[in-house]
Amino acid sequence: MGYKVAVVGATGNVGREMLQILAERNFPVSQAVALASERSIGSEISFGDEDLRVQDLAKFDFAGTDIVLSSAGAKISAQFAPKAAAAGAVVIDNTSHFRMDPDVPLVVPEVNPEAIAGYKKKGIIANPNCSTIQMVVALKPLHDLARIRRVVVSTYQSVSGAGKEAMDELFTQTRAIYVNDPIEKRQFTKQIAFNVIPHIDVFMDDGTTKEEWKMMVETKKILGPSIKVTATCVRVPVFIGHAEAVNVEFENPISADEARAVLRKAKGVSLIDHRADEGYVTPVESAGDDLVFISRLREDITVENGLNLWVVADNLRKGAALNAVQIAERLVKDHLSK
Ligand code: 11C
Repeated sequence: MGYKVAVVGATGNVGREMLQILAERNFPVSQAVALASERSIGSEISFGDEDLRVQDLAKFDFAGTDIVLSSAGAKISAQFAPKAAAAGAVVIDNTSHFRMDPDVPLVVPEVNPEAIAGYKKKGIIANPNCSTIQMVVALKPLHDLARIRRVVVSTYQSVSGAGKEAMDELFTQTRAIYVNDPIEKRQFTKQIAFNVIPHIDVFMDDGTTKEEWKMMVETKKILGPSIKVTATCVRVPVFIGHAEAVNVEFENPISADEARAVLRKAKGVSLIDHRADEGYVTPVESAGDDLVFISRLREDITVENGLNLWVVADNLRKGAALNAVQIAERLVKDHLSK
């Protein structure tokens, strides 16, 4: 017994991870389908021991499909997700398109699993942005303990968040610098090799970028509207793994020791904080891992009830594909029965 699961955007960074994680975690799949745009039709993608032939999303009939995991871009989700839901599938969508829709739950299973029940309204569940997911996993236990008032976050985001071509661009530019070839810019607006770029997604009218806006509004939707978030999102020349320097101000007193105690018990979190050489986690070590790593936890004495922390996770796994599969696992356990 199992579920017919379709992965949309199966050839992309996140789609491939979705298939791999479904297989790794023995998700009860009776049939897996790989869907993508016309140009990928016929290519093959691994799913456990099987090779799936990629099918055309535009022509696929979703009748009989139980669950759709989707990561193919916001415009594509806008078109096909309602059709798939109308055909009876539950769509777990990794794009930004439905996240702020009040009738679509925005879910991180360690944080707000109860919200999954809201899928009944539209048949769609949204997966948050990668930089939001790892931050709220770290913040939730602290919020429960001392109520967060305000968060100031700076991100250090890997190029894989921008797709496979962006990873190629970091590689090609790095090589070009060594061999003295011209630097070509395609995916990024400035040179990314040996540089950092304070610009992810488009600019908003108030001067923030959409990535920064997403961190603000998504955190409020998941943890509660009273939390204030201000973000600066920066692309760094790292292939996989996003890092975040997070400053948190609480309503109630909280010591670093109290924070450590709750984080040690928190689901999905690994506290690695030795205050010594190598006693913290960097993106390179997070790649391929499922946990959100917290290091450099310390009190911020410049505000009342303040803490600083460093939060690192694999943006393709916990920041995207793994979170979507974990939502599917909870959906199956609590709401769908076969
Ligand atoms: C990045 N966070 O690192 C983005 C990728 O809204 O799902 C994911 C964008 C999104 O570029």
